[in-house]
Amino acid sequence: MGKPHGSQPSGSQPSGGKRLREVRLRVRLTAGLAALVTAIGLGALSGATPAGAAGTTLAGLASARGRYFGTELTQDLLSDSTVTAIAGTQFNMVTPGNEMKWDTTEPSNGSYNFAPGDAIVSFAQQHGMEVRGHNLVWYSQLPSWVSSLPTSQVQAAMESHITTEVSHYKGEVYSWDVVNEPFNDDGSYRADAFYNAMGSGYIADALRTAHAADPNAKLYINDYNIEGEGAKSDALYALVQSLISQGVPINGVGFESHFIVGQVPATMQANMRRFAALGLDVAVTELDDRMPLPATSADLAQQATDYATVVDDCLAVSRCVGISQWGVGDADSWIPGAFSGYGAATMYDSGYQPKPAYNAVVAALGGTGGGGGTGGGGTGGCTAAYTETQQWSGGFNGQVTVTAGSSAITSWTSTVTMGGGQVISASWNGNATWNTAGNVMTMKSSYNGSLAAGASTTFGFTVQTSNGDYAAPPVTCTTP
Ligand code: G2I
Repeated sequence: MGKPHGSQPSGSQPSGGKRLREVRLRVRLTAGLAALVTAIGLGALSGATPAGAAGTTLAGLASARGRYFGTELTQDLLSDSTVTAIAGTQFNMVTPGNEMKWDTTEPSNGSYNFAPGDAIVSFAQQHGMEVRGHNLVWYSQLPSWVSSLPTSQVQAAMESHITTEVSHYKGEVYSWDVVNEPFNDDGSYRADAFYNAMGSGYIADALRTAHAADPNAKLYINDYNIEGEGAKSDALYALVQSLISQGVPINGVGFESHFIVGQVPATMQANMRRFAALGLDVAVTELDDRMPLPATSADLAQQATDYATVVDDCLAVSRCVGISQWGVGDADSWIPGAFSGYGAATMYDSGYQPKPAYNAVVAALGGTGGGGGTGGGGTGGCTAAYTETQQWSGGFNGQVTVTAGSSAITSWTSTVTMGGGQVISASWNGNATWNTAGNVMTMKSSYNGSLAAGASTTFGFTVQTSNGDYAAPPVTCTTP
């Protein structure tokens, strides 16, 4: 009876929102009864925090908010057990740092090498993680044979590169950064080998070619300095608007988000929202936040604020599917090598201990902090994950997937904590009670309490929002 996640990561939005189920509207508790229920013990729920600290991971907490939390990983780190222990438990999405780029996968014309990328995919699969394919068409890490081709041969080379690589990884990657960093900072097109040969039309051609090779992969354009509103982000917005109007297959925009402490753009949320309003997914794809070395406690505190801001921005935009950090920790970050005198840009320090930014992200995701524990999210014998299934002006439907842990369960209790301007007006597939304000719901299993180990069921609910807050709620699951 349970609806498993299938091959999509928990952060993805359901395609049609059409998973209709028996809907049983429930009458809200009267104020008096609600007060009584509150008095006998539900009061603690209004400040409820999910997932005991010991079982908290970024992936588990993000998943409870309908998002993924990813990391970049390179092949050399796969033999470092400190790195793999963190990567494999804290994160549920992997982006290969270099292993799927053109200079690795097709170093000479027509001769392919997928071994490094395969190693990353295999690590991901062994650890229940999904993969962001990165990347297919980029001016950098492009072998010189491509840039030296006569312009008349670039299109064919690009198409066969895309077709061969996407076909190789068909069904194994969640998304592709099909075109990477196509713009200059002033919003003009970067005059790289592809643009020089084909004009801006290379972008549509690349997307169509990738879609033909793997129709199920989500296709992205990824860039930096587009996180806030500005000339570059406006240029990308105009491009994707035009691609959509031409029916070009594009599913998302990646906001790299290589920040400097204290400089997360104030317009990031609004900017993500305008792209999402075009019907696209948005994702934070390469998050880091650098500071001058040696790091000061003031900068580390600012970094914690910055990371939490990015998480808050993503949670506030329903089409923001997830956040990936670029690197697992400061020790493997690209920053010191690229920006002399700068570093400390990730959530883990040079000894892979969690930094204030880690705890700030845990708190922003609705967890309780406590510093880098491992293991699945949730307490007791079940976990809960949230997905929005439908949205309209003034409201939305949410769905929670309850999954049993490593042993069978016979009943479960899940909490859903909406914001102050949100009221849960209906629910289905469980026995619900609400707090007085109507924004915190406790859902107990009904006919769907018995779940085999690892099996799932879902319940749903409708939220009315009075202040334009469509943010995803933290959800929890416990067994008696
Ligand atoms: O530059 C940071 C990122 C910006 N967005 C696109 C990403 O793909 C990019 O990643 C970085 C990698 O993290 C680095 O590891 O891309 C760099 C190259 O543009 C990568 O650095 C290169 C070094 O520059 C080379 O010297 C080295 O041979 O990594 C290569 C492979 O280790």
